[in-house]
Amino acid sequence: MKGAVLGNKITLLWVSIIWLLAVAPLAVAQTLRDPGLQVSEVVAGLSLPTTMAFIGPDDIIVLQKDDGKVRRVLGGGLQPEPVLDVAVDNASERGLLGIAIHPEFPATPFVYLFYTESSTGDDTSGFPDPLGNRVYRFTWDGSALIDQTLVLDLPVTPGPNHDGGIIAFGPDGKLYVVIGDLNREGQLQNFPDGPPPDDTGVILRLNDDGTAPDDNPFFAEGGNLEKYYAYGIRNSFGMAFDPVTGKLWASENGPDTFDEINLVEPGFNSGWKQIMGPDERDPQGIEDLFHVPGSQYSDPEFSWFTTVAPTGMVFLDSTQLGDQYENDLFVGDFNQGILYRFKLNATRDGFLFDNPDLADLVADSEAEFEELIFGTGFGGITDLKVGPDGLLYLLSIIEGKIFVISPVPVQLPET
Ligand SMILES: [Ca+2]
Ligand SMILES: [Ca+2]
Ligand SMILES: [Ca+2]
Repeated sequence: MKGAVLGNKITLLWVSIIWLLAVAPLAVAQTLRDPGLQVSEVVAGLSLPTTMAFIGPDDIIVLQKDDGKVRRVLGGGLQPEPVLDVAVDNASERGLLGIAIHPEFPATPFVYLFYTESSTGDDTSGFPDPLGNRVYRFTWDGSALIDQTLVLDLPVTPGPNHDGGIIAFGPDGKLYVVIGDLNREGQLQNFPDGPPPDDTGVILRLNDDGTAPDDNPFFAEGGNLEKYYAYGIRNSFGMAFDPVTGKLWASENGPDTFDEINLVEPGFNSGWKQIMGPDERDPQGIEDLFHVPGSQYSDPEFSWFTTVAPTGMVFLDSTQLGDQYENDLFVGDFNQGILYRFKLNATRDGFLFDNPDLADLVADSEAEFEELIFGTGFGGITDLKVGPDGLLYLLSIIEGKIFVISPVPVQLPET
């Protein structure tokens, strides 16, 4: 009896130690290549944060993937109580995934959330099947999100991965929503004889009430197609609008090769599941793709040959980090916690690279993407945002932290 109790205590101790080893953040320093810039921690203690949005200066809303809690970071302090707690299914890549603030906020105090909604009213993890991947509109009342209204109901099975989940308003005032292929093989995955369009592997473009704008690229096709802006997308955790051209860019996640960054024109077909990466690396060509009238296939503007799992992306529409970075594209990755910087060309439809081995727009090795590394050690980046202060904010799902990149303060000489 005594031995059994002791045995249990030892077992518990070992469980605790193993748990600590498993979850204790490694002391990885965040580093930046530019010695004129520095990294600071804004807040810690978040649980698996996926995305964030500013609702004011020093006022950030952050989503937690697995418990469906919407947290508020006010003046650098994590508020103890969530501003909302929704019932999510959190299996694999499911959970509380995306946030968008209405472009007229706060006059129009709408906040949109994308999450995998559980079917029990409590948080679940794969069973029973969730209700769907859904976008809801809420009203911000100054301290909480209230008045839940369904805007978009998307599929969730089989998944459980490739749920996408990033949502964002464009400069056109439309709501863009990305969902991955959920491991389906239909026409939207470029199987012409497969099941018809089923709201997977697409970027949707919607009015702020969830209806389809009549200037969408496939609006004349009717049915589900009228909501789509792009298709043939495997999965994505990043969308950003160029502040100069207004055009949409998105990151896309390859299976084990060819992560992509794409300029997403209206009617874009990214090629999955027939092509990942540039067409010239694909033996089949583009003849076997599913062609919706008004669609066009185009190659990625950049690919990592070996996948890094790119996630959040943002254009730095600010000179606060120096004029040389204004309107450059920043992209985070999940696998290594690397922050990448891409310089755009004069026509802003591609990137400028120094290494001649990048002339093929594919980083075939780490040496080839070396010049793109802006910072390291961020431990699984999930989101990037430019704050109202013009600084660059990073969200780390592994560290459970928000970081900010700012100029190193100028040291005045002592007199
Ligand atoms: Ca919850
Ligand atoms: Ca593609
Ligand atoms: Ca190359």
